[in-house]
Amino acid sequence: ISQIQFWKARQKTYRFHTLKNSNSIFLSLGTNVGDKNKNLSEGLILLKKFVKILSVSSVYKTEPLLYEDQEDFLNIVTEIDYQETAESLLLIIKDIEIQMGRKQTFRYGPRIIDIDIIFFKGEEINNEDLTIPHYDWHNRLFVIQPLYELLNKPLDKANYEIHEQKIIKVGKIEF
Ligand code: PH2
Ligand code: MG
Ligand code: MG
Repeated sequence: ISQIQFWKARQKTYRFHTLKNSNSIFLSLGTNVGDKNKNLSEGLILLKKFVKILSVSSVYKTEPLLYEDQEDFLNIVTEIDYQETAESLLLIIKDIEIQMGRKQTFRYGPRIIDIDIIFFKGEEINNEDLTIPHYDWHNRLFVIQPLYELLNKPLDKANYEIHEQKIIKVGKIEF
């Protein structure tokens, strides 16, 4: 990770944050069904066939956000290297999610694995399939906290409008 700067601008009523001057790609992985540790490992193993994993955050146990009547999640953030487009990365991710048995349920519902592109080389993409940066990353502690761990930066929560959420570091993961 080189020089990172947060750029903020008002978009409608919420703040839109992105990483500028950064060539980094960050993914968020989440799971709250079945053997969650195994799901994260499997997600990384499958990703590794297509991308280079540069670093992986600690594993965080997190309260469910947005739809609360479900099991706690395990979340991580990983920085990867990938030379093709964000669109082709999305296809790989969707394939992995299906391969791991993810079922379409409902928005924000339980899932074996969810892999979201948070940042992609400072690009801003907004189409039917893809919104980059992730539209809501800056409100979600389960993304921000592991991200800041990888950025090696102190997290000043006052910079964000973060949903109330319990989150605890529970371990490390092999990759
Ligand atoms: N993902 C969601 C909705 N809520 N809550 C937690 N704690 N972790 C998640 O990964 C998560 C969530 C939709 O993508
Ligand atoms: Mg998601
Ligand atoms: Mg997703």
